[in-house]
Amino acid sequence: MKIGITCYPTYGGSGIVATELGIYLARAGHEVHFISYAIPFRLNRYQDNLFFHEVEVLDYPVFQYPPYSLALASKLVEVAEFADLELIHAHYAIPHATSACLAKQILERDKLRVVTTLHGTDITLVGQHPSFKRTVQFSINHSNGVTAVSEYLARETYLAFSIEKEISVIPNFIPTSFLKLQDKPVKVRNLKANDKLTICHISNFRPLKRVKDIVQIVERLKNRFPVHVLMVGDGPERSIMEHLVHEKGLAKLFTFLGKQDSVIDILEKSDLFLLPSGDESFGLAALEAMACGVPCITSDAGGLPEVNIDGETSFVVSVGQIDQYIQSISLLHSDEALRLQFAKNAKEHAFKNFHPDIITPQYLAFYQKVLKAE
Ligand code: GMT
Repeated sequence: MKIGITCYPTYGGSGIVATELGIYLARAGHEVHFISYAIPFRLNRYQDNLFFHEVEVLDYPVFQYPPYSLALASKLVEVAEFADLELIHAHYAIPHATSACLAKQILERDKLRVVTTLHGTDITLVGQHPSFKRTVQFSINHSNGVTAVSEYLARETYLAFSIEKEISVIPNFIPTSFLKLQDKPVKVRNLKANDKLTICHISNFRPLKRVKDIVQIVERLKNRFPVHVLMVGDGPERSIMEHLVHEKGLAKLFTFLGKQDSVIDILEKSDLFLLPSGDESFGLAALEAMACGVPCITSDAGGLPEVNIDGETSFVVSVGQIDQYIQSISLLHSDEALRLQFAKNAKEHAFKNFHPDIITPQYLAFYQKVLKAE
């Protein structure tokens, strides 16, 4: 198959999933062309069957903003033509699927199929900017096939838009670099009274990640036992949070590590992973922690309960319920046997249900179905 993939190239789950999928497809012998404004951050290497095409976003005289969606559509046309693409896989309805649908119209090639994967931000973005609604709807309805990364996201999309297409759920999967951990025995630390409980959080610090909840949680936890928080990533609320922890005299309890290419070492040093999001279609960062055998305390937002099974792989807490977070973390701090059981269950659940060998064939089968359809 000759496949074009367009995605966000920077840090974030959708870019990781798109890149990992492309690498798998290329390894399976398919020709894969990535098309984006920068090389996806995990694609930075040479591999047979794998190509990258940079979208050049030229300044358009008189306009204040460069027209990225048009530049992307033009690049998709160019690549589809010379590489004879059969299918473009767009990660996100806007702007990627919109550009892919436009490219298809420009090419007047009905045989070129567009598959769109919804990752979540489209829905929340529309919550913030209702003006995008018709464009998202158009892009979904004009795609030849649509997938969503969780049951929750598929349901939400049907509720928020007039969707004429069936949305197939293909969940996210464990990135390749974590696979080496599969046979590593799960261990948890024996925490003595003065040992610090190490909690990890990874996100892009957007307001919906609710990082300020972590400050409130730690402010109260510190009165029960010593705690240290590793904050990985960067984004709009990082400096707000750093100010807050200084103001509250908690600075020594937090380490801000910024954007990290590899998080395995950090996760392996952590006793728990905390994701208190107010909205989350899937939560790839939680899945990565689970693959490392680190129990996750997550909120019940969106698709998180599909990944973190409450009472089995760890605890799921109602969004914003600080008391519940404190109870759950304290219980896991004091009960080493439960922490070990959750760590084992989390890892088993991650590898059993979200292994790339299980999920990536679902994308291939989906492509084949879309290519066969009239
Ligand atoms: O969470 C973000 O803000 C980043 C965003 C992205 O573009 O990568 O993540 C979305 O896609 C991920 C991969 O499918 C999911 O794991 C995240 O849950 C989803 N984020 C939201 O729904 C807020």
